[in-house]
Amino acid sequence: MAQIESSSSKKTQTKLVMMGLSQAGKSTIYSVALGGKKPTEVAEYDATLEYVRNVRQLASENLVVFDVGGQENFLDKFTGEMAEVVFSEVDVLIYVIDASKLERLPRSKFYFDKAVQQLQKFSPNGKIYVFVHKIDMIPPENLPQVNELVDSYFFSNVPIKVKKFFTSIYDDSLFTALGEIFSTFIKKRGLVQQLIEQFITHEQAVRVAIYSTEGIPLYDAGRSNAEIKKFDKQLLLSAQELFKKLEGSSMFTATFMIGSQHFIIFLPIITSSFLSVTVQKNRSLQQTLEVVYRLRNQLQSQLKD
Ligand SMILES: Nc1nc2c(ncn2[C@@H]2O[C@H](COP(=O)(O)OP(=O)(O)O)[C@@H](O)[C@H]2O)c(=O)[nH]1
Ligand SMILES: [Mg+2]
Repeated sequence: MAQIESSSSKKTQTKLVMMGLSQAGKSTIYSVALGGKKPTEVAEYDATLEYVRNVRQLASENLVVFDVGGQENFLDKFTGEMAEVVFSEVDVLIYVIDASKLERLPRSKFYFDKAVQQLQKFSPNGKIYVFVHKIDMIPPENLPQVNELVDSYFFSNVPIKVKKFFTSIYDDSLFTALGEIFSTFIKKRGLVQQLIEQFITHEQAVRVAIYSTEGIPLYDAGRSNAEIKKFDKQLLLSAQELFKKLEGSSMFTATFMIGSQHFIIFLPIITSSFLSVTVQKNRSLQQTLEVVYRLRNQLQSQLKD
């Protein structure tokens, strides 16, 4: 049984509520994007009972995620007599729609409207996002149709601004969406962003990014084209595996070429995140390693509390 959250007066954490009908993909989204599971490891999960409260550190934030059970009797309860518990002090509500089961859209919309209403009542500053999820199951040519249907049906009569993302656990879309959402409330964003931008200017780096260990992009500065980002992400995936075995402070580096230009990516770990630094290959490796380590240490003290 879930416990009732005690409402302390001082806010030291960020509260995220995930809601949506049963089987929409909420628990999977949590495990893949925040719980460090691979999509293949979460194939079969029990339907969430009542709700699950997960706490984790993300950059310097304490993130509390409520994964609310999607069965209708729970949804009735959460948008009804238990609404205050669920919807108080909410920073972000992510409402998940299953794009492969659009016949459930009316049901989903019914609870979405209730959730919006309760959020406005108990957390008027809370932000709402809708994930049109499992888009890997939609043939690309049908996407415009799905989009239109969701817009006309789901977003009609919504009294506040809601941002929509198309997501899937099988590609980068989920991480990109969460990165955009989290970057709006990460507190130390200003300082960290400043540090990485200064680094770009002083060291002529191409790009500096910080990812959560699961791969959510939290900070980003510099020039980054799609190719660099893609390479960065691939490297991150291998690094995640490697760091599990190596633990600690090893540095992962790789070189790659785009056209005739050489690039090096450095990937050290900082607290619970990865730092990725991309430079052009015009300085010695040793020189670059030193400045990357220095940046890592500076960020380390910023990103722990
Ligand atoms: N094809 C596809 N299936 C997904 C995706 N995300 C979750 N699922 C599957 O959807 C089913 C329900 O997921 P679950 O997280 O238990 O839903 P919940 O009831 O909303 O918590 C599971 O079989 C997942 O493997 C996705 O992006 N694409
Ligand atoms: Mg669940």
